[in-house]
Amino acid sequence: MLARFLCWMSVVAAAALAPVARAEDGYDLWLRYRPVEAARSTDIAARTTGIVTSGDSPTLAIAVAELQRGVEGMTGRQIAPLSALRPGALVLATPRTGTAMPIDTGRLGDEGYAIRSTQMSGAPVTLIAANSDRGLLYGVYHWLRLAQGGAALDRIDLRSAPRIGLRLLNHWDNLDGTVERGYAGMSIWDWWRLPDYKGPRYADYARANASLGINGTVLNNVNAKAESLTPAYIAKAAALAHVFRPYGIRVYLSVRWTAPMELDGLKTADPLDPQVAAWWKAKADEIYRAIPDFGGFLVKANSEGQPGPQDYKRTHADGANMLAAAVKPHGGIVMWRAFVYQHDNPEDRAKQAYSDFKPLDGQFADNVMVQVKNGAIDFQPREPFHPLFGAMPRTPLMMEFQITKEYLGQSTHLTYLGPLFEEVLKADTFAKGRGSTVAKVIDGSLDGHRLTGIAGVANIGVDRDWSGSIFNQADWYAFGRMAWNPDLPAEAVAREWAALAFSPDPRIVDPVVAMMMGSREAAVDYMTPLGLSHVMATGHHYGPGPWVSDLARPEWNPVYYHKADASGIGFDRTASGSDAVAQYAPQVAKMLANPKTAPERDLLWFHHLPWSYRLKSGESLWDGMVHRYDRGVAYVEDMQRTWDSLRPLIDPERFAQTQAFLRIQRREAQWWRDASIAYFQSVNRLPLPAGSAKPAHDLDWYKAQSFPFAPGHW
Ligand code: BDP
Repeated sequence: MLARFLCWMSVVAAAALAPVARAEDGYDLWLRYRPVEAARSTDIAARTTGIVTSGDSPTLAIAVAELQRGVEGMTGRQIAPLSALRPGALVLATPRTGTAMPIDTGRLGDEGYAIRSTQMSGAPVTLIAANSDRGLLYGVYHWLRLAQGGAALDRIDLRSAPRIGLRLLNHWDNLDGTVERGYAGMSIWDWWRLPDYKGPRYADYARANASLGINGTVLNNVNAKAESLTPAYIAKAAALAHVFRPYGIRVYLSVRWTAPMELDGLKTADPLDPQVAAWWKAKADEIYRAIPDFGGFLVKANSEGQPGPQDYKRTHADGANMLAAAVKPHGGIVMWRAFVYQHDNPEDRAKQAYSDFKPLDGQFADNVMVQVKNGAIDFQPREPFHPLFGAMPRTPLMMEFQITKEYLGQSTHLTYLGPLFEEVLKADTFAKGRGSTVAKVIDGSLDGHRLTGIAGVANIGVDRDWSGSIFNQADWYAFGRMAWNPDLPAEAVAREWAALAFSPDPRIVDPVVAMMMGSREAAVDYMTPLGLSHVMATGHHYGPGPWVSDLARPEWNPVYYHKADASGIGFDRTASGSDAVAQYAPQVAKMLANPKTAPERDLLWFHHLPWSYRLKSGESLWDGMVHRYDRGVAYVEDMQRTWDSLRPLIDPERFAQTQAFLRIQRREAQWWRDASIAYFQSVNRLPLPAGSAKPAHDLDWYKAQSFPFAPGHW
């Protein structure tokens, strides 16, 4: 017995002594700091002989700890804080610390930084300079990105400052732990055990966001519950705010319009009722007592059944301004969403937000931003830019992107969103002539706004890899990087991410980036080619449902969007139809109104055309659609081949996950293609172009598929 016990003990001891092979399960995101090869390690070591700082804020402590962690991970060397300069030191300095700096921080603002290989007191050093410790933290993450990404470290000379002030995640997380449209497991907020238990993941979350420059987070779903404003939940939010603060991240809350009635029995939620205004003012005061740097409120009102000021015959501006007055004394803001459409409004859904909001331009208080989705319908695989961009010069507009992939294959499809973000940001509104891009609208430069913002609906959950797949991490990454600089090309961002997530080895980066860059277009091809939209199945939006026509509200039905019949397909948004094109600037409207000049990728968004309509390629619309479905499936097959060829270079766990997910994507792309073709063929009765295979099943089979437990449901 004793012998057996000793033997068992020695096994335990051996296990404890063995080097722990760190599994690559994705938890470390792009902050992996894995050992680098010898020459690179020597190079990094030569630039990190020690760290010189002055001051001792929690933020600075995080910056130093991150440098130590990064350098130790990459080189195995521990670096210590130094009290004096030494050749090869990394110096973190702000003007406040009195260090004589060879860098002018004048134009870096509060959050910007500069990094330079330079001399200080005769010693060659790397200087990271900023006006605040937050700026230094961002600079440190940039330096670590260069170090991890294989960049030269001996001749750095760069400056960077964010173009957009508020760079926020919007969590659609519910108080019961579920996540609306979340495909990465339950919410990372453990509301139940907060505020007493603050799990280690909160700091890791803040660290990942700070590394991208994300500086705020809306904790709860836009379909908000009044309870998130009770004292108990304010204390929970305060506990999270406390963890996030040193990372430069503020918390915000989504609010339910009728909270004063639900929580305290007020008779009305009319924004012009003094009691209602007093309730919100007292509530704001209470929140700021618990969270002195609370960011403000996000509001979904009079949309999809949510209550709002219009229930009292008041406008969105009346509602927003009342809330804005409540947070104003504390420096807070209100983000009022323009995602509105009403069941009793027969107007084209794509027009309703503009119709509601455009007339209110100039009526919002100066601490209100109107938050506009990238397109006028709802986060489709492709949408033309929202016509509100450029149409409300007197109101700061915030961009809302969806990082979680409700309509783009949810967690398993590899559909890199960088190109979608880039396409929208670069789109030209022509609001003030050529070059009035959406990016210039939201960074405030077009109309001279100082309050600027961008939000991404988070794709984060309790999954070990945070985002439901390794490749979905790239979408979080791209959002953060492009929020900091909306002119960053999606491809450059993909290169950065691939180098950090896998390795700077071009044998990995090149093929991975190639896969990523065409992947969103492939999803457009196999789901919604040529400007189709909203043909997803009901409720969960998982899989195809172009035939659905029996839902209560017309604009919930895919047939409302594609309008396919025996003679043609597409939504006529020209003057002969809903005239949504008129919501764009005249140059844009003119270009869109003509199917020959409208971008072909948006054709059926704006036009109802005969199946025989000739595309630019010379083929008929129907043949072109089928070819695009085929092309989308073929792209996924290509990605499978590329990924398989990378097996020797990628760690087994992440290789296997991606391989399995690509298999799912291949199957589902085929399903999308086949179901769509089966349905549209049942409408137009046209033969398939030569070489295109018949769908695997008949239409009834596709219609019969049902997924009552698909995740992310609301
Ligand atoms: C839609 C989602 C729904 C959201 C809504 C919104 O399907 O779950 O509540 O957007 O943005 O895309 O409010």
